[in-house]
Amino acid sequence: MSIWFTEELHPYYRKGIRVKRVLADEQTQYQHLQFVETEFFGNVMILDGIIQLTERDNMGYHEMIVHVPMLAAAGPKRVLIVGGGDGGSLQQVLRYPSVEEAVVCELDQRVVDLSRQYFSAAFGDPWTDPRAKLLVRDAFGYLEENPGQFDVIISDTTDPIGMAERLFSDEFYKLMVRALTPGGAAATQCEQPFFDTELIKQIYQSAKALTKNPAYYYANIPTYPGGGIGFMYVSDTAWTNGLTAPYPPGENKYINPEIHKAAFALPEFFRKELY
Ligand code: SPD
Repeated sequence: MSIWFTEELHPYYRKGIRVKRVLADEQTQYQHLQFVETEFFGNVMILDGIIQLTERDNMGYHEMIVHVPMLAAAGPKRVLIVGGGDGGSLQQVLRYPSVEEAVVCELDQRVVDLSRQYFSAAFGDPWTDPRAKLLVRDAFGYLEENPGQFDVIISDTTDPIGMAERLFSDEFYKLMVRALTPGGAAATQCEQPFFDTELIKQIYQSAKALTKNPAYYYANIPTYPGGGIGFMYVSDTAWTNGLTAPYPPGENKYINPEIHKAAFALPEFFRKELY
């Protein structure tokens, strides 16, 4: 028997993965949370019907959203992860010996609890690191209370639907940039050039009004719509600063110096739209 999970984030596009068995299926206070074991992608987390990460291809997402700003910011000490309750970004942040504190502001405790159970093979248990601090709360208020506090901020969010829509607003970008230390860098989950062109353009305009060197970059992740996802780099410090910085201890599975540089090269139709 074969069970297919089909995702329809956009009404004009579907993709499917073959599921071996359902590991967890619950309605939390905030969302429909599912974990499934799949034939090819290992364990997968699905929120409100949308694939968030898989054991097999999450490295493109987590390594790129984390290392691009971390390397550019040079020796970051305090890091904030907005969302990121699955622990994948946290695991990458904690590879840096310079990091003294990594705060994760995640709304849904169940995402953390079940990810610890089903992604332990992929991420170990980064929450036991004494530098990791979990805050189960909305990030907006926390950003408001913490101006100038973080060398790096990573906005590791779901898609802009429901409560998460605010995390793609001009208001959020203002608060995020305000929470950075001088020269600090942020990277945000910033969707798909084909499907979300207008949203990305709006966000780029916000980032450009707030910082000197914003830029959009992209990673290949087969289980996301269109086979990949982009990120907005937001900083006064140029992303190219990170190109010569040493990688932290531990193994990279996706990023290398060539990928790091090439990720900022955009297809012509999109480069024209954006820049
Ligand atoms: N369309 C799916 C976008 C998912 C982005 N969030 C991923 C969370 C991984 N930590």
